[in-house]
Parts: sequence; C-alpha cells; structure tokens
Amino acid sequence: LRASLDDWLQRFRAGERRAAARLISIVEDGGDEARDVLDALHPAIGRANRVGITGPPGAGKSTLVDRVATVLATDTLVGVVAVDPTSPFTGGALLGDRIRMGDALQQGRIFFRSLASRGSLGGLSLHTSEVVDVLDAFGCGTVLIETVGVGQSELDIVEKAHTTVVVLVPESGDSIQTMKAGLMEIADVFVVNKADRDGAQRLADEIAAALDLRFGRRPDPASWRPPVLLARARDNDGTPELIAALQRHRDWCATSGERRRKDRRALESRLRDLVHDAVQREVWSDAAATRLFAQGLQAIERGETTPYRVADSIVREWTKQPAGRERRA
Ligand SMILES: Nc1nc2c(ncn2[C@@H]2O[C@H](COP(=O)(O)OP(=O)(O)OP(=O)(O)O)[C@@H](O)[C@H]2O)c(=O)[nH]1
Ligand SMILES: [Mg+2]
Repeated sequence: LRASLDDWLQRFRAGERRAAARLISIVEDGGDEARDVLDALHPAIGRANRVGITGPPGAGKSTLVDRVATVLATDTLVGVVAVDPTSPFTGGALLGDRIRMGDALQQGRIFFRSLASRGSLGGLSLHTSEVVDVLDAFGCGTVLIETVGVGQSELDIVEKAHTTVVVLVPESGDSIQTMKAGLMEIADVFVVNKADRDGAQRLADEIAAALDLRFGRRPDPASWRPPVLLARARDNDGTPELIAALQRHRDWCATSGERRRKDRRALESRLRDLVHDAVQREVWSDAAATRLFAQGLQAIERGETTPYRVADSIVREWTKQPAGRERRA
C-alpha cells in the first residue's frame, strides 16, 4: 500500500491529473492514508488563492464560477470545488446543470471536483479544506469553492477562503432587511446577478447603502469596503469586473497583512482539530477510560454522581497513564 501511495505522489508531483484525482479521493475519505498524503504534500501547500462563492440556491453561483474559472485558466491551473447538499434520497452529490467550461476543462486547465456535504444542509463537506490543499499543492493558482449559503456554511467558507464572494439576485429577498444578516457580514465582494431582471439595481443600491452605514461614506484607505457588482452570468456579462475585484482583494490581503492573519487562523483551527481528534481517539481506545465511562454511566443513573465528575475522572485516569500513550506513540 505504502509503495503505491509513493507512486501516486510521484505521479502527482509530475502533474498527472489522474494522480491528483486519486489523492483527492483519498483525502476526501479521511483516515490514516489521507493523513499520509497531506503530510507528504505539506511543503507544497499554501500558494493558492482560495475564493469562496456563496449565496442563496439558484443565484447563479455555478454559472459565475464557470465563467471566472474559464478566464483564469488562460494563465493558471484553476481548481473548482462545488459542495452540493447531500440528497436525502440518493445520498450522493447533486450536480446542477453546469454550463460547459469548454476548452479549458478539456485541456486540463480546470480541475473540477464536486463534494457531497455531509454535515448540516449546505454545510461544507468534512474534508473540504483538505481537498483544496491537494489542489493547491497540485499547482492551482486559484481554487474556487462554491457553497450554498444556508446556515453554517457561510461561516465555514469565511474561515477557509481568502476572499468570499456573496452572490445575490433581485428575487432573493425584496429588500436587504429580509436578507440573512450572515451573508451581509461575510462578503468581500458582492455580486448582484441576474441583472437582466427587475430590481437588480435597487438591490445593489440597498447593499451600498448598508455598506455606507458600516464604513461611512468616505472609505478608510486601510480597510476593505466590499464592491457591489452587477452581473448577468448566463450572458457572460460582468466576468472581467469580478475578476478585477478578486485581484484587488487579493492584493489588499497581501499588503494589509490580512492574508497572513487568515492563513494563521486557518492553521490554528486545523491544528486544534487535529489535537482534538488525536485526544479523542486516544481516550476512547484506552481500556481504563472506557471502563470508567461504562461504570460512570450507571453511577449517574443511580444518582450517585454527576456527568461532570465522571468526565473529570475519566480524563484524570487517562492522563495518569503515560505508559499506554508512549506505547502507542
Ligand atoms: N436570468 C438569468 N438567469 C441566470 C443568470 N445567471 C444564471 N442564470 C440561471 O439561473 C439558474 C441557476 O444557475 P446556477 O448557476 O446553477 O445557480 P447556483 O447558484 O449555482 O444554484 P445552486 O448551486 O443550485 O444553488 C440557471 O438556470 C442559470 O442559467 C442571469 O444572469 N440571468
Ligand atoms: Mg451551483
């Protein structure tokens, strides 16, 4: 198994798409092999610009992503990760009817991957960041991450992306008051799509007015005020403006130190998650701890103790056993 993983890694480093697809699948599944892959790729991770695109269902996110990816692919490899809500019926990822990304996709300049969201509806898939890491290591200059903006996903995406694009449409709420506060807060760039429809300009004006309240009319040059763009993605109108805005935000992130802050925050949460995972695995594989757990459950039911005391005693018992942990280390 090890030999074949090394083989895949070698082919990956040589730029073979099939190897990238293979390593992404491994990482998506999680587990020990995923860990080996990410460990091996670590030195190559960290260069890609990660752009999240979120917004209500049907706003035109995929259409927009495809347009942007096609243009960017003329001078870099582009990764596209679409997180689709898991269908309760099929359990699989639902692929919308995406427009053809055309030549770029065929020539291997765009690497497209659809992930099923496994948690809450619309939430990012468990291993989204890790999949993006693989695309990053593969040499994608930009990775576009599309998620439906409902519930938790908008918070997730902010944590994982350098730039967050919020796509809204005139019918996604007649006025900004009805718009979910969450989406307003997270945008680095607003796109009012379907500008061919009534109400697009009015929605854009409302967003701008809300931004005036937040930033004041005279923008502080040191802070980033999200631009509000109009687009007709289906007709490929507004694409260059969006790409220019992405570029400006990327530059601002670099010069303001925001990029470093974001990368640091993402690294912190990654490392914390890994420690939590490792501790959990250790505790639940510890015989004394699991015995105390079972005994503690019964004692709580008999009214002899409380969950807090039992939890404390389990952790205390586990930390008392360096021998066991050294053996596993
Ligand atoms: N009228 C109009 N329709 C558009 C425009 N852009 C996209 N659409 C259409 O809107 C529909 C939804 O587009 P998608 O790109 O799939 O939207 P989405 O936000 O990715 O949808 P989900 O991923 O299902 O949330 C499609 O039928 C598109 O053709 C536009 O500028 N104007
Ligand atoms: Mg879509």
